Amino acid sequence: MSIQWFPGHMHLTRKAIAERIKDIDVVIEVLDARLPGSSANPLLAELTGHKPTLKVLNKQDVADPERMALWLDWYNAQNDTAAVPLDASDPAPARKLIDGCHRLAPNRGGMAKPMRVLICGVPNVGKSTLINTLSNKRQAKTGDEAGITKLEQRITLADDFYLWDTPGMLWPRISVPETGYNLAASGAVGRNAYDEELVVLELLRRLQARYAPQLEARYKLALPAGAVAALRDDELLEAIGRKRGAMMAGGRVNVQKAAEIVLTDFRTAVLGRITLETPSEFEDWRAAAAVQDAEREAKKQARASKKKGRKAPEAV
Ligand SMILES: Nc1nc2c(ncn2[C@@H]2O[C@H](COP(=O)(O)OP(=O)(O)OP(=O)(O)O)[C@@H](O)[C@H]2O)c(=O)[nH]1
Ligand SMILES: [Mg+2]
Repeated sequence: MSIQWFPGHMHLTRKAIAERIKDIDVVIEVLDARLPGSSANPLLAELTGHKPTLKVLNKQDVADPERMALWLDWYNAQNDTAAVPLDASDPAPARKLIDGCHRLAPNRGGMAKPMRVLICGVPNVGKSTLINTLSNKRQAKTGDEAGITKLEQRITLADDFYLWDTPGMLWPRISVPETGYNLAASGAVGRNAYDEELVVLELLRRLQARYAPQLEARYKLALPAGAVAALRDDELLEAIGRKRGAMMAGGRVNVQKAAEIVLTDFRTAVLGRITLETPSEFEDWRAAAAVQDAEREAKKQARASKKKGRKAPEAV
């Protein structure tokens, strides 16, 4: 199963960004520091790629610091890419972004040539929170779910500095399945577009690989970390449900309820500072998805030429 979510307001956002980008000096792409590869939107890269871009790894306060260092190195080693970690609600570091914009577009400033900055990223990463922190006002609506901002909005930071808040956008086909799962776990995907149980089983597998002690500390399963890591994902979910009292009649675990508990604990960082992917894992996932895509394309071509071959004699 793959996760896809590209509702109507994202089509409109895509058009709005394509139109707006002509008058933009610097793009700030907000990424989720808990999934810094999966939350980088290839469609945004296509739409904004020719403009100076600052990548912000937001929610750094709830991400794994060791893994974040790997991601910062990975991004900063790429041409023309500067990445910085951030907690969007913390004013001093957020305001440093303003200097970053001036460095990237040194010829902008003053009333005649105001700085025009577009803030974009996948849903629920903290774009509007960042704008509110930068402007020191609650001008943009924020909220703990995907799709809070529905329309582009201009915010005036100073007479010569404008920010555009944009609705969170995904891309029409998320071809890397792990990326879809991580985005869903983070809250970037609309609730009706994924199965919570499947997303949580995937999430648990990632947590078991690196964060088994955190799982034990939170759910007190009375198992050593090695045993938590070795459990089957569905057994682990059941054990968590049982421990947390998510039960149905007849003594069975309410798996849906258990999944909701884990998801909330991950999203609110009760489970601790977690990052779901490393650069090398992400590259492996991408490579595997590219192979699958190539195979799918080859099969499609083969089917098309077979069909043609069958049709040809009839045409004679
Ligand atoms: N821990 C933490 N939470 C954050 C941070 N930035 C934003 N949030 C929370 O993340 C949630 C989403 O924030 P928004 O600013 O509404 O996100 P958005 O990117 O504008 O979302 P959409 O408009 O839906 O695309 C809110 O609950 C924020 O409080 C951060 O740096 N750290
Ligand atoms: Mg928003």
